[in-house]
Amino acid sequence: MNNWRSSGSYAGPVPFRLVGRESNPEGTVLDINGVQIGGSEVVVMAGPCSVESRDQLLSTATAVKASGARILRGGAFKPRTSPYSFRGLREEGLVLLAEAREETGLPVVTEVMDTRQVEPVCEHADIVQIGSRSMHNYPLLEEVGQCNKPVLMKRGMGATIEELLLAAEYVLNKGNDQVMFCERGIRTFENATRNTLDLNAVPLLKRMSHLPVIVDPSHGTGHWWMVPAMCKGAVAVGADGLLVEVHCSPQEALSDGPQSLHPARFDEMMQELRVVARAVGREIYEPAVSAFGGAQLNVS
Ligand SMILES: [Mn+2]
Repeated sequence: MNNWRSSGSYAGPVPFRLVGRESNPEGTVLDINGVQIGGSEVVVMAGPCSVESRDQLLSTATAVKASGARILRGGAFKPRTSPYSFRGLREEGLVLLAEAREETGLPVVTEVMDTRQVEPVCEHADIVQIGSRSMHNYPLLEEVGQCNKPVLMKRGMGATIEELLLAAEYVLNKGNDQVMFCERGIRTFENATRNTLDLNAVPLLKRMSHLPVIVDPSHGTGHWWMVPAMCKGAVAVGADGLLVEVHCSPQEALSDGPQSLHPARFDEMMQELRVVARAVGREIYEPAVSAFGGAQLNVS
């Protein structure tokens, strides 16, 4: 498998010594406080793009949990294209995420952008996210390679599969073997969508590596109304998990509102996804009591 393609910079196969499928042919299953990623369950991670306030985070966390999400997402440190956009609550956001975990029992995933943030992020989060813009930040990759938290490695928006695999290799090479990949769309000539969600990456990564693969259709499409369809596609092609942006009032979101699902639509999507998951021999967690309060669906 390692010789599927040779690197342009030197002759011979690119070594994926630690992330290559050969080093763990059965596949790696990560355990996040009892939630297994890489097994038969398709794990749904959901929550707001940015942590904006205690109320915003807790109301979203409660809603996504009631619909079957297993992990809460939320950005505290936000990489933004413009320095004048909302850049996150930073340390305060981390504290709110930890509070939301206490309140709901959901493990939390949040992004680390800087080596100086690795310690506080590891202290508060259950999964440390390397964002798309940071996938090539090798000192940061080595720093998270030395922490003992699972890592969600997002594919760079212009990164090849080989570069993504090698970014994970950096983390494993430093001793942290709890890594999962995340396909979040790549930049192409197409501009009707925010990115082009490369679902090819799922079977390709599953074949080449033993690490779990997550798909993020929110950033992959940029449109909330495309998210359910692409989530279904992701489950059908073998994703081990989904990362979905949800906001209680998307129109007022400080970041990524246009791609955020209202909780009622998220709940509807989860029900549809369970059917797809069953069809491909997987399952999606369903809370014992359908706790979702039946909110109105006439939202946009
Ligand atoms: Mn976002």
